[in-house]
Amino acid sequence: MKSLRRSLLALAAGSLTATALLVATPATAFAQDIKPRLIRFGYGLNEQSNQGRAVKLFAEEVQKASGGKMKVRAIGGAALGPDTQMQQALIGGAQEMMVGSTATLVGITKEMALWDTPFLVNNVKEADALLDGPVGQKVMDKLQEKGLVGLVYWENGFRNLTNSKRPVTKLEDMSGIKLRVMQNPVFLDSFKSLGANAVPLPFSELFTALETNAVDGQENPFNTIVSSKFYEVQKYLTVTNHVYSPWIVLVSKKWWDGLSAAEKKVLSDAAKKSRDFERQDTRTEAAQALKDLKAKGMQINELSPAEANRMREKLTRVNAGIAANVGMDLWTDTQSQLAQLRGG
Ligand code: TK8
Repeated sequence: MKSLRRSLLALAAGSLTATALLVATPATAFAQDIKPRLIRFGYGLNEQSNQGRAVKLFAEEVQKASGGKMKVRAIGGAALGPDTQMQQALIGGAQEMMVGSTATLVGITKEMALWDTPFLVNNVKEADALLDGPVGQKVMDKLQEKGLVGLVYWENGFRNLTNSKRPVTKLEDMSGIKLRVMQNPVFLDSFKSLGANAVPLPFSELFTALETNAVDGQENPFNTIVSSKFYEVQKYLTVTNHVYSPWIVLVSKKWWDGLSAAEKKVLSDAAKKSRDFERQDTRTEAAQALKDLKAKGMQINELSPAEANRMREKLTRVNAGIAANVGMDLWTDTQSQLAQLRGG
């Protein structure tokens, strides 16, 4: 009797343990799958920018979703170096994550030049559809063989021209303007073809170059002209909207490959949340920016339709070269998705 009771008790305890195990398994497995991780996340703009705000949100989401185990150390202001240097650090595994321009990736993955195509998209709706759709994914996937993993595209935005020399109201006004461009052959060619004296320079050196008149002008979205205080050193702003620039959130593949599925999911989910937040934030800020920049003393002009067309004419001459570089398949896929978007 005693032994029966004992074995019954043992049985009950056993099944209790079994039940407890069953219930606990998912949570326990999850917890074990997420290890303490420190993620050095570099970016080029300052904390008080659309980029800085979105990195902060990403960091908070990762912290929350990992139960505080994964910590993102956000390092802005290009303190870890310009985009190109951070890309190399990611490839080598010396840094875990970054966000930066797709334009500076062209030397690594030539397909990224697709996003440098002047006037490729007409509005942010087209940009989102293209970037988040199969074309955007295809370009992003190309990074893997180079040691990088792309998670999401953020909005840098439509780029506009500023300079300290004169208002640019017609094509000829570009002539002789020493213009900083991103380190990217398409941008270099585009602005040379407009008659500017285009000089490639990392973003981190741009403010000083403008301040010391080493260059006369630059081109970036309204948001960046505000957050990087370019209005302090640039008098004239011309609304050109000549290209839509994305940013891309990157992970070191070397490091990524060592993560568990649960850890990867934490990062992917947080990246998607940061993307949605960032685009909304950027658009809200951009809608206000012209007023802000005017108040800061910038002289702003739009181009007449005729002049805008002349510029467009010149700029889109680089398109054939881009198509050849990124591959005809990708180019035609892009054009057909755009046609579909515009038709529907
Ligand atoms: C910031 C850059 C910047 C880009 C540029 O690191 O270089 O002009 O527009 O946003 O990526």
